[in-house]
Amino acid sequence: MDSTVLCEGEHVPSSELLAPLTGPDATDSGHAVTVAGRTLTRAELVDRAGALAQRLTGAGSVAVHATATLETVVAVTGALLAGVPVVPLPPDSGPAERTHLLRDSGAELVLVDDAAQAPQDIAAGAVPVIGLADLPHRPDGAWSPAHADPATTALIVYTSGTTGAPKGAVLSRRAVAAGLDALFDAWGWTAQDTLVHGLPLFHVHGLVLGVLGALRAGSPLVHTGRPTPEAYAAAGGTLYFGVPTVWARITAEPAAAGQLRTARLLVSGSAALPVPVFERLAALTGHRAVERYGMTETMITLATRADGERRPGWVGLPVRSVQTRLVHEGRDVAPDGQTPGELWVRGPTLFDGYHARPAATAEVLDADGWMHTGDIAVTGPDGWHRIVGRASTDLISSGGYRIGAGEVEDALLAHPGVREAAVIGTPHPDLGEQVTAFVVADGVEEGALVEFVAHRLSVHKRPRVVRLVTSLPRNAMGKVVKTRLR
Ligand code: MCA
Ligand code: AMP
Repeated sequence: MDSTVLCEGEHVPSSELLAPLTGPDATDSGHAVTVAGRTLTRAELVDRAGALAQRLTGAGSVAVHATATLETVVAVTGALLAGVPVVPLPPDSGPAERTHLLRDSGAELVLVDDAAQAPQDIAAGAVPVIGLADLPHRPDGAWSPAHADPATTALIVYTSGTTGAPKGAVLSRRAVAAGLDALFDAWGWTAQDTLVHGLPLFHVHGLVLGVLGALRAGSPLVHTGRPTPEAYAAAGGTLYFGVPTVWARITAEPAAAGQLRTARLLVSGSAALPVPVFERLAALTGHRAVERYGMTETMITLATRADGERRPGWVGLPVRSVQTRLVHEGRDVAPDGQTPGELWVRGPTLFDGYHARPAATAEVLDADGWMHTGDIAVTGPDGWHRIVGRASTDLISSGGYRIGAGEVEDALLAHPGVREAAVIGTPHPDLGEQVTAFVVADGVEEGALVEFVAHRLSVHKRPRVVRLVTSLPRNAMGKVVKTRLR
C-alpha cells in the first residue's frame, strides 16, 4: 500500500520510508538536522548515512547506542537506507539491561558515537562495534539506498511490560510510514515546518516521530539536546513536541513560554497532559496544545487535529486509517462519555509482534488484528476519546516513560540482601508518577538499593523512593495487594 509524503507542500505517494531524503525530488534544503547545537545539511546527512549504509548492507539488524547526538541520527538513517532493522539502546541503561537488549534482539553490530568512548560492556562485549567518528563522511564511489520491502522491519523498540525484561516491539517500514503519514494529515505537518524537541532518541516519541517524522516530512529538525524551557524558547521552530513534564516545566518559566507564541503548533503526548498545565500553557503561549495518544506497539492512534477542536483532558479522534473499540468483559461499551472500557486499536500503524515472543504477542494482539492496549478510556457520542487510566497498576508512567514494575522488582530482588520487593507508581508533581519501592531487606540501606538498580537498569527506572518495611500486604492467595501500598 502506498502512503502519502508531504514534500514542499505537495502530496507525493511513496512507500519508501525516507523517500524525501534520496528520492528524485530531494534537494539540499539547507539545515536539515541540528542536534545539541551541531548541524548537518540534508546532503551531508545523506552522504554520512550513505557511507555507513555501505558498511551495513546485508546485516540482519544493528543496535544503535542512541545518545541525543547527530551521530544517532546518522546511524539510524544509514541503517534504514541500507534496509537494515535498527535496535535503539537507551544510552543510560545499565549493563544488565543492555546485555538483554543485545542478546534478545540478536543485533549483529553496535553503532556508537565514538568507539574509543563506548561503554565498557559494549566495547568488551561479543558484538562488534562501529564508531561513527571513524567512518568517512562520504560513500566510497557510487552508492544508492536499498529498495527495502515495506513489509520488512524498520525498528525493534524495547518496551516494558508489567513483568519481566523489556520486549522488542517489531515495527515494519510500512507501519512507521503509515503512522507518520497519519500525523502529517492530523497536524498539517509539512516541509514548511521546523520541528523542535529535546526528547530521548531511543523511543517512538523522540526517534520515530521526532526524527524519522521530520526526515519523511522533509522538515528541518532542531533537537535541543535536553528539553529545557530555555532551549525550546531559543529554537524558533513552528512545531514543538513534548511530554507533559516538559510542558509543565515550560509553564513554570513564563518568559521562555512566551517565546513559543510564534510557533504554529504545540503537541503533547506519552502521558496525560493535566488540564491545569494545558490552561497555563494556553495563557502563556496563546496555543491550546494538541494532545495525542499512542504506544510503542501501535504508533500514534488518537489525536486532536491542528484544524480541529482542542478539548483539555481528551485525546481526540482516531488518526487516519486507525479504528478503535472500547471493550469491557468481552462487550463493546456505550459511547456515552462515561462508561470505561479497555481501548482496542486496529490499523496499518500496528507492530508485527514482540520479537521472538509469540505467546506475549498473542496476549495483546488478537486474531482479528486488534491490539488490546491495557489503557482504559471513555468515548463520547461524537467519537472523542479520553484516557482515564490503566488496567494494570504494574505499569508506571513517570516523566512520559512507561516503566514495568516487574522489571524494577526483579532488579531489586537480584540484591542478596533483598527478600521481597513490590514497586508501584506514586503521585509526583513534576513527573506524574514516581517509581516507589517497598522492600523487605536485611542489612542494606535505601540509597544502596537505588545505586544497585542504577547499575542494572536505565536511570528513569530507578526507584526515587525506597521504603524498607518488615512485610508486604498480601491476600489469602499470598499475592501482594499493591492497592494497599498506596
Ligand atoms: C533521575 N535521576 C535520578 C533518578 N531519576 N536520581 C536519583 N534517583 C532517580 N530515580 C536524575 C537524572 O539522571 C537527572 O540527573 C536528574 O535526576 C533529574 O532527573 P529528572 O527530574 O528525571 O529530569 P530529567 O532528567 O530532566 O528528565 C525529565 C524528562 C525525562 C526530560 C521529562 O523524563 C524525559 O526525557 N522524558 C521523555 C520520555 C519519553 O520520551 N517517552 C516516550 C516513550 P542529571 O541532571 O545529572 O542528568 S512513550 C512513546 O514513545 C509513545 C509512543 C508515546 O505516546 O509517545
Ligand atoms: P510506551 O509504550 O512507552 O510508548 O508508552 C505508551 C503508554 O503511554 C500508553 O499505553 C499510555 O498509557 C501512555 N500514553 C501515551 N500518550 C498518552 C496520553 N496522551 N494520555 C495518557 N496516556 C498516554
